[in-house]
Amino acid sequence: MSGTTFHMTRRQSLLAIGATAALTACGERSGRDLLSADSHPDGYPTVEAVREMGRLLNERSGGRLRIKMYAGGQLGSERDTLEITTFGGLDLNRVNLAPLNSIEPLTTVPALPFLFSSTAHMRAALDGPVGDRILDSLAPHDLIGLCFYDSGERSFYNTRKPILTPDDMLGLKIRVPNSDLYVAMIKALGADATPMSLGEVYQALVQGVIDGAENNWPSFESGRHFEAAPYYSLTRHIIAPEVLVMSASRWRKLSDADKTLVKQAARDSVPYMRQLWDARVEQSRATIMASGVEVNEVSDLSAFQEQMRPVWDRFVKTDAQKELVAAIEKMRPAS
Ligand code: GTR
Repeated sequence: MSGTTFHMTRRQSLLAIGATAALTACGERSGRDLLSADSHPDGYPTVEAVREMGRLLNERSGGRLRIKMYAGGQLGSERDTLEITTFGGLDLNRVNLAPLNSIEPLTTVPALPFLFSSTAHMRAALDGPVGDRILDSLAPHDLIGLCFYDSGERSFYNTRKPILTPDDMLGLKIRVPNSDLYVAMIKALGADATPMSLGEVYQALVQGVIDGAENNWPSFESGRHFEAAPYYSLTRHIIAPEVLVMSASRWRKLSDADKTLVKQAARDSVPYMRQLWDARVEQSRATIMASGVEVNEVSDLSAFQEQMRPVWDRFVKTDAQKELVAAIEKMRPAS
């Protein structure tokens, strides 16, 4: 997918036409604003963090660089908006690492089950050279990795029963993001994996197309999934981050000084996002608890860990991936 030899597939052309139509309808495509997409709605920490980045950019560039946000998945699923961003139809896109897993193998590392022992461990690892290496690995795919944001701990929720041991997962239909790694993790627990986009999950739960899914407190709450799935079992199996990417074609058009401004504003939005995130986790937890959802701790997480461990061998293949895993494990705080 290099910039000069790139040709759009039919699917990509359709996506581009759709995005351009949506943006033209909003009267935006002609402006110089950086257009940004997010699958989460207004008020969600990722959306507000990118807005904060826009505020900083506007201030620091004297109004030359601004961000126009399209929140709530209005420009499509993360897989689609990511594709649109790679060919320059969108300038910025905040996504989870999951849809990047099939594009760049290094992005699978932070999504390995039970790799990070806490959010603090993840923040420490991704704030340094490990994080930079993963962000830089996106450049050959026409994406510029700007920064990571928190995404908390992912746990299972479902419509049927509390999950206490891996056996409770047997035969359940569990939605996952579009990532082979996630599919393999669910299969390793003896459940059926159904990849679908986040926007489809609520209906699928209500209609019984799936029995459950897995996500952090804010996503479980924000998409109202907790109203359809009354069991939330704290397996905390993944602590993978969100990432903010920029289209390489738009990046190349920026002056060196503006590139620095963009990168710095993204980085400066991270502490703000973390504050919002920590507050939102508590708020979402309170909403979910008050709604009567049965939330359970899982006393033996090592059983889940053991059963999901073969996934590491299947997805950690290259020396570069192995080096990253080793560097992250070395930073694990003593328990
Ligand atoms: C959320 C994440 C989204 C999306 C979603 C999902 O936690 O913020 O970007 O990846 O999970 O499960 O699809």
